[in-house]
Formats: sequence, structure tokens, C-alpha cells
Amino acid sequence: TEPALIFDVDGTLAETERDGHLPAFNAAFAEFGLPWVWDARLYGELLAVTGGKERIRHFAGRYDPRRAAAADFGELVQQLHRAKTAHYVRSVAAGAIPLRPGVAELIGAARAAGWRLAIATTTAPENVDALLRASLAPDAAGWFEVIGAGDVVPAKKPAPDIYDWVRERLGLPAAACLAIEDSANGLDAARTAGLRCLVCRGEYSRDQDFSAAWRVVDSLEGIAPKDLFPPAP
Ligand code: XBP
Ligand code: MG
Repeated sequence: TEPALIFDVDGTLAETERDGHLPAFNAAFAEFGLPWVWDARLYGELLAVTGGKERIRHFAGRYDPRRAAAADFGELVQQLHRAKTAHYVRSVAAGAIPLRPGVAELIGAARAAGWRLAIATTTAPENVDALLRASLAPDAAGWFEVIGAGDVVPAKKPAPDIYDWVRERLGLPAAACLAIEDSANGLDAARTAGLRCLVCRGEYSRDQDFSAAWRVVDSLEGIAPKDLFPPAP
């Protein structure tokens, strides 16, 4: 059976946070007349909470507790997140975010080798689609046999649920899969799901603890599929 590469999206395929998600959050807050403005430093801290709705709730609970306690706060979070997703999709579709070096080459080589490809991400499915379409190829979403995204599992990374969900749909044992991640939350999710994990450190994750990773690199450049499933010694 052919092995599978399971890719994270944000931070792994592309550095989407600072120039994609962060301005989209701020644009949504402004659209709703909220006095919230996230800067890049605060955002680095907020990234500890995965998932955009979860991140907004966490922020409000801490910095705007009166609003967070309002009866309609749950509905506000849903509306803000819908607006944020629209802003994000628009900027990504306009070509705002390139893939990280080596990503397109590795995906191309894995496809040529007949390997199976999948995605496991906490971000919304329309965001994944927009990024793959604009930055990889118009039909690139179809290259991935399983795309696990957003709210398909309620417990987001570092919970293992999204990796379990994807691996079950691939119908593969954990040993036939390799997760590719950029963050400690993603690494924890993959490891708890029993998967080997290659970490490609990114701009927001450089200083995190990756001791549980199979390998840690700063770029996927030059990595060939055969490096990822070395024959047993
Ligand atoms: C990515 C995230 C996401 C995005 C926002 O984590 O944490 O929350 O920042 O996406 P990972 P949404 O790379 O570990 O999957 O707003 O669409 O939730
Ligand atoms: Mg990530």
C-alpha cells in the first residue's frame, strides 16, 4: 500500500498567519465596529489557541469580558468569523500568500511517486480551497484524497481528532502516514494520533518545543519523498 503525506495548512504550506489571517480578523472587527485591533505580537500569543472562533472567544474573555458575557456573544463570534473568512478568501484568491519554499516540489514529487495526499487543518475548508487554488494550481484541491478542515471535528489541535478523522478516511495504519506540521499544537495532535511527524519550523513557531518530532527542518526545500519513508534499517 502506498504511503500518505498528511499536510497541515497554516504555517506549513504557506505563512498564512501574519499577512492572511491576522489582517482578516482585524478587518472583520472593524466591519462590526469593534475597538479590537490585534498586532503581530499579540497575535503570536493568541495562536496558542487554534481555530479562529476559538481564538476570538479566548481574546474577548480575556480583554473584553463584558462583551464576552453578553447574551448575543455567541452569535457575534459566528458573524465575525464569517466576515473574517470572506476577507481571508478574498486576499488569498488575489494571490496574497505564496507557498513556502519546496512545498510545491514535494507535493509534485509525491504525486509522481503515486503517493496519497491529505490535509489536516483547523482552518475553514473555504480557506484551504482558496489557498490551494491560488498558490498551487486551479485543480489542486482534487490532488488531496481527504481534506479534513475546520469544524468537521469539534476538538481542534492539539487534540488528535482531525488526524484520526483523516487517517480513518484514508483507511491506512498510522505507520503508513507522515504528518507535516509547523507548530507544537500540530505536532501534539499528530503524535497523539500515533503519527510520525516532520516539523518545518515557521515564523511563529521557531522557539517551540519539537522534541517529539521525527525530524525538524526550517524548509521543505530539497526534501524528496524517499527521504520521508526511509527503508527499515
Ligand atoms: C491554524 C489555525 C487557524 C487559523 C485561522 O492552525 O490556528 O485557526 O489561524 O483559521 P493549524 P480559521 O495550522 O495548526 O491547523 O479562522 O479558519 O479557524
Ligand atoms: Mg500550522
